[in-house]
Amino acid sequence: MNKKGFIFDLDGVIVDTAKYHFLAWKQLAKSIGIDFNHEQNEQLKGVSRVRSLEKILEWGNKEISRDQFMALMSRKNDEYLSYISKMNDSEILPDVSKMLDFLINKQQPISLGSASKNARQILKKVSLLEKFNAIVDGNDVSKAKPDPEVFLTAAKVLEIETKDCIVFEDSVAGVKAANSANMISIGIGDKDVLREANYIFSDFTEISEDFIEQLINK
Ligand code: B16
Ligand code: MG
Repeated sequence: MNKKGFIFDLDGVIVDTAKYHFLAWKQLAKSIGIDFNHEQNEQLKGVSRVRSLEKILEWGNKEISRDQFMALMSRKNDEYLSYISKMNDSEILPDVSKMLDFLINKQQPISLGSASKNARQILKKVSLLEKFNAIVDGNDVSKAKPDPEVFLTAAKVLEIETKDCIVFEDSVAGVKAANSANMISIGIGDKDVLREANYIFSDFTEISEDFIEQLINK
């Protein structure tokens, strides 16, 4: 049987932790007198914690010391983790478990490809950690999406050529990263936002088993 590498982003693809990132950043930004909107928030999706704070500070035209920067990052993460601690498997997005089980049944290698340093903890919380052959997250890479490092590393760990990898992503930065890794990008979310993806679906309920079989047999 043909083997492809299936790489899943975490936040916004497997679980809707994007809303918790938004709430935590919003609260932190407010505490230093900065506000940002949903459109700006799209630019934070898939982007590392450091880069996210740099962007928020740019929007607010604020310069701070390195110590203050580190303190704000840790405050944001504490707030974010307070939401994560209450998560359970009811927060897995529709048909994600079904898709993972389908791929496992078809003996397809599966990796996580997330920018988050909290990825393992979240997957454990929602009882999905065992479904993955590899976990590549923010602790394993030094360059944030749109750099392709996270996906290239996942392909290497799965021992699958990059052209045979398929990436599920909800962020503009992540779709760009998958495209520049020479992989097939599948956008999960808004068609207007993710227009650079090779294929776009609102969520996994829209993706048929036939479509996945075709990708496997290509
Ligand atoms: P953390 P993904 C990304 O995860 C999020 O989309 C992004 O908003 C966040 O800043 C980044 O992880 C870092 O997360 O603060 O938990 O290390 O979408 O690549 O799974
Ligand atoms: Mg994401």
